Amino acid sequence: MLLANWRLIKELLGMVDAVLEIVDIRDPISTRSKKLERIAESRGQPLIIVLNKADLVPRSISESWKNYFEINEGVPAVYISARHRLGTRVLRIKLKEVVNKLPLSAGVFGIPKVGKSTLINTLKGKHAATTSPYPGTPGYTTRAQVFKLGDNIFLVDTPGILPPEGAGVEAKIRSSPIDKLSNPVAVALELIHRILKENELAFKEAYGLTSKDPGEILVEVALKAGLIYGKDREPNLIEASKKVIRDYLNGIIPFYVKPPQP
Ligand SMILES: Nc1nc2c(ncn2[C@@H]2O[C@H](COP(=O)(O)OP(=O)(O)O)[C@@H](O)[C@H]2O)c(=O)[nH]1
Ligand SMILES: [Mg+2]
Repeated sequence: MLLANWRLIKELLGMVDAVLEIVDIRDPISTRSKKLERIAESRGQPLIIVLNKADLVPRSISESWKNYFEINEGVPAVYISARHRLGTRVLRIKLKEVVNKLPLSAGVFGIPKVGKSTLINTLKGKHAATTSPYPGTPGYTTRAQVFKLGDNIFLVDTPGILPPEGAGVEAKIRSSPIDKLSNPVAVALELIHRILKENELAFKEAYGLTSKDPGEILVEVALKAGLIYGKDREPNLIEASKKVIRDYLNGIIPFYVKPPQP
């Protein structure tokens, strides 16, 4: 299990003007941290929900999630694709809107695998990276790296670990490295079940499989990927399970959740 370090997270919050909470747009509700949001709110610190991986969902779904957060919850939100460098201009504009002073700094927070490193790397590639400390914060760089995002905007990479919330399958697959999962088959079966509920054709689209049964799907994934045990040629369900979980996290299995209807 990942150990949260809320003291470090709070310390990092104290160093920035705004919080960028990165979530996975395929399921923003399961990949947000309400605790982080509550802490930011109690400190009066502006927070933007950054809906990442927008390349994996239709544009209309990105728009409706943004509206869901902005209208239903009153939280500023933008959608981006860190992988494809889309939406970073809108993100900069939104940051200036919510902070209302320049220069400004923002911390990048989020549970594992939502795309924090990808975002930072993308931004590093676009605007020459700088690791100079943000003005007035001595020792800043010992724990947090700072990057420049356009003129007068400093982005802080936060090494603190934000734990996934809840007991759902998203929390399980993000709480430990996939190779360390104690029961990958059970987790994969739960994940497959959940994916099928939103998209019956997900495994057909990803692997050309027609079965609608989670157990059968695992067997077929194993056989198709050549994940078989030695002489008996039995499907290796443990490796197949890890593959499904990894492929899901990498966006290979098409899946997304729609925002709740108001
Ligand atoms: N399709 C897609 N995948 C992404 C995007 N951003 C990150 N990923 C993928 O999501 C996975 C986790 O990303 P990573 O940056 O390591 O997440 P972190 O744990 O929050 O730092 C990796 O496989 C990334 O390639 C994106 O915008 N679109
Ligand atoms: Mg990372």
